[in-house]
Amino acid sequence: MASSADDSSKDIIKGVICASFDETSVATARAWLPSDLSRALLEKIPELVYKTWSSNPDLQKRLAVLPIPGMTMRALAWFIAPKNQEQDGGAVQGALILLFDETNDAIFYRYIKQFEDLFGKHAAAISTLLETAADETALLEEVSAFSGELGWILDLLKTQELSPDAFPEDVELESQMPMKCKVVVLGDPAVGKTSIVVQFTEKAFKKSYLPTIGFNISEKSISHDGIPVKFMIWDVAGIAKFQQMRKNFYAGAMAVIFVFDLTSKVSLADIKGWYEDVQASIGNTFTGALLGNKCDLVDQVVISPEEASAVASELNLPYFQTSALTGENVDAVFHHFAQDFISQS
Ligand code: G3D
Ligand code: MG
Repeated sequence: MASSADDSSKDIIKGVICASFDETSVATARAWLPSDLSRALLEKIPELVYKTWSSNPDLQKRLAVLPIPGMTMRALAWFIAPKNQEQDGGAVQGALILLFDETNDAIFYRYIKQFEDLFGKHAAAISTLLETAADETALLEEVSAFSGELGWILDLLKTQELSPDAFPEDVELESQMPMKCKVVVLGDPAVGKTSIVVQFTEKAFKKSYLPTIGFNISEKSISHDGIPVKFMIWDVAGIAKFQQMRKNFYAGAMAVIFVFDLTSKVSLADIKGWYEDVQASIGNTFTGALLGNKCDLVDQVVISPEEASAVASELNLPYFQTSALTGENVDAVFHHFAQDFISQS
């Protein structure tokens, strides 16, 4: 247990809990790691998960990230459905829950698909154990196997993330690694931010929708002049949450897309405020672009190219007229960023 690999995954995983819910809605922790996980957590977390699922049944369908009020931890929770959904009389339902420190949340958002597979596999085994009323030792063995595999995956992902820096002299490896770029998309509500992201990513699409967090993160790789560039695109999923989460949202952004709606004067006037908000958070470390979206709505456009260009040049941003509907100029924005990164690197 003394290897550095164990230490690193231990830092990230704060605990694993297997819980069951009975017909009277009582949520009970049945098996957990580490064995000295606090009583308070063992009582609070299963109940919190149960309550969240009862009020948001949609969250039962996927691996959900749940904030834990008053703590710097988050829970990643997977619903254990009764094997036999139809005859649910007396059926036991449960949860497989991972607790992690919120400072490490990016890794879970980025690789949520890999974690879903792992949760799914162990949840199926736990479901059988719950239904056959297996004893706590058997449950603990399964939790332990889950925790071990989780640690192994986290270490593997960490190695992957670090490898370009770890082996800078390995030119061949480097050349196969796509350049990675975090892009954030900003602008007033309803200007078309999500539509632009969907238009760009749809064909090669790996999307994690994180309703409880307030972000959508999509990934897409493109080839620019034969050089692969991978974009991780962060889009806001809810204004209220965004106010609390904006620091995480902006952190590490290499490119920022500022979107306004060509049919709304206010949305252009607000661009400066968005620009200053990013600047206050990450300074001038990003490259940006201004997008006047919905150019297909020709009859409703109220902003002239001159007005838009004036704002663009004041903020020193290139200006693109786009339509998320027709796709006009959407790819061009990302190729512009790719060109920028390639020429800087
Ligand atoms: P947001 O993510 O910035 O809040 P959305 O904006 O992408 O949700 O888009 C808001 C509305 O504008 C949506 O309409 C969407 O279909 C529409 N829209 C987005 N981009 C374009 C565009 O380029 N052209 C046109 N014609 N419409 C666009 P609804 O009706 O679904 O609310
Ligand atoms: Mg949106």
